Amino acid sequence: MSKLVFKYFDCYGRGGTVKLLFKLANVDFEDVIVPFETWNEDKAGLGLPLDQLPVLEVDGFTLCQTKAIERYAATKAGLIGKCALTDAKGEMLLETISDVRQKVSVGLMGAVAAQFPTEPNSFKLVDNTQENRDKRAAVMSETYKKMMMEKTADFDKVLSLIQTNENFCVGDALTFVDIQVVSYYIFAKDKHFSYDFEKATPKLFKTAENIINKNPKIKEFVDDFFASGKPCTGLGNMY
Ligand SMILES: N[C@@H](CCC(=O)N[C@@H](CS)C(=O)NCC(=O)O)C(=O)O
Repeated sequence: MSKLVFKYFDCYGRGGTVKLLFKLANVDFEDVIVPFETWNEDKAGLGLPLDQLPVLEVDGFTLCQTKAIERYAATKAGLIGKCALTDAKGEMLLETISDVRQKVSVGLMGAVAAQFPTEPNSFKLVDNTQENRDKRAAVMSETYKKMMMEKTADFDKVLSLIQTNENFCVGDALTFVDIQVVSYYIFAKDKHFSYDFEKATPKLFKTAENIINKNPKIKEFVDDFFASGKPCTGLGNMY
């Protein structure tokens, strides 16, 4: 098998979970960082099935779609596929988080649409100066904090249904959902997308801290990411 090649932007975004899973699986991969600045010129030469990132090249085949890549990496790490019921319980929490993210994302777009016009079918600003990008990012950030505090209560509700051990979301060993929760924890401290995670859902917050603090490899990954100062998204840089 040839060395895996992972391509993504220089932020946590949709690539962070995959990188953490590969670290846990001891999988060596080539980490190709695509600069935000030259994305429009570079993308045609990157061999992307849908003109989007991330992608993972596996033995000459290019996987796209984050969920597909994450599940591939989670399988390599032995964190899914052992027990159908455990996986399904984990999915309950992941889908609940995904529902809220979708609603919040629609709300965020609505909050900035009138004030910050974009190019057709794009998130790119018509006035794409750094000053205007920063202004939109600030409005989004405030709206995000407010919406997350109002809409995330279901996370603890679902966690109460599936959790039996405070060190894991489900069961008595690390699973894929725990890794997603670690990524969620990282996002909740982002410059643009931070909010009071602990106050909004104390049970999930405590679980995330337990997962991180009781697994040295995960702790190292999280500490390294925070120390890098990288953002979670391209908001303000790329967009
Ligand atoms: N459904 C895709 C969406 C991928 C996606 O939206 N990627 C963004 C970065 S997070 C991208 O490539 N944006 C650049 C562009 O669309 O020009 C997935 O989950 O992988």
